[in-house]
Amino acid sequence: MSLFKRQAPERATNPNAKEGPGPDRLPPGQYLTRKWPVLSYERTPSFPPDWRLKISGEVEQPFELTWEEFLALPRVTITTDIHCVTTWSRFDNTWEGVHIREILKRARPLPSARYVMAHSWTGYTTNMPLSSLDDDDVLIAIKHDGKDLEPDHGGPVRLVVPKLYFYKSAKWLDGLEFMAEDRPGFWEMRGYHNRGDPWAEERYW
Ligand SMILES: Nc1nc2c(c(=O)[nH]1)N[C@H]1C(S)=C(S)[C@@H](COP(=O)(O)O)O[C@H]1N2
Ligand SMILES: [Mo]
Repeated sequence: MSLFKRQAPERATNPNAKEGPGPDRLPPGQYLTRKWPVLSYERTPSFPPDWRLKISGEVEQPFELTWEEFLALPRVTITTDIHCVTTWSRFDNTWEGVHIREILKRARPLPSARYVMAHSWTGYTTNMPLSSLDDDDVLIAIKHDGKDLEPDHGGPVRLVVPKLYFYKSAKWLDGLEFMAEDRPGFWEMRGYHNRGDPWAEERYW
């Protein structure tokens, strides 16, 4: 049996996560920073002129979007907190981009789709359950606090999955691959927790 088939224990999600600056808004073991650190394994890449967002795998309708097509999708603005596994958190990040459900409703994941691998054009990958991606606060972001996303922070386009440690938010996003079986991504293969819930302190495994 594959290592990834073990069932997840119950999630320890903070019920007050969205409510103001109380102490219980900060997950265990995290400290608050106002700066926004840059954490990249790769050197900051330039934006490939032939970029496509590639939606593939266990979906009824695989598709690719050019940059112009992607920019033509409806936009949302969402304010969320960031929790990095290296223990910094940053509150109140305002993201603008395309809500994940704009993508999901076009792709229509098959019943067999239970996991997703996010791909960066640098080769970085990160995996998560489809149920973590398919959430109200998940988007593919192009702006942060009103400004175009800086290249160091994944500009021009990154994934944002606020309820998980920030390594699940792939910078320089160019693909979402829907999968029947789980597979570890870049940091997950190197010891970062496969699930990465900050409220359960799932840092390493
Ligand atoms: N492509 C790519 N995405 C990535 C990473 C990376 O190294 N490469 N690092 C992850 C980690 S560990 C964190 S904490 C955040 C950091 O994002 P930031 O540099 O914008 O703060 O990006 C995540 N996404
Ligand atoms: Mo991180």
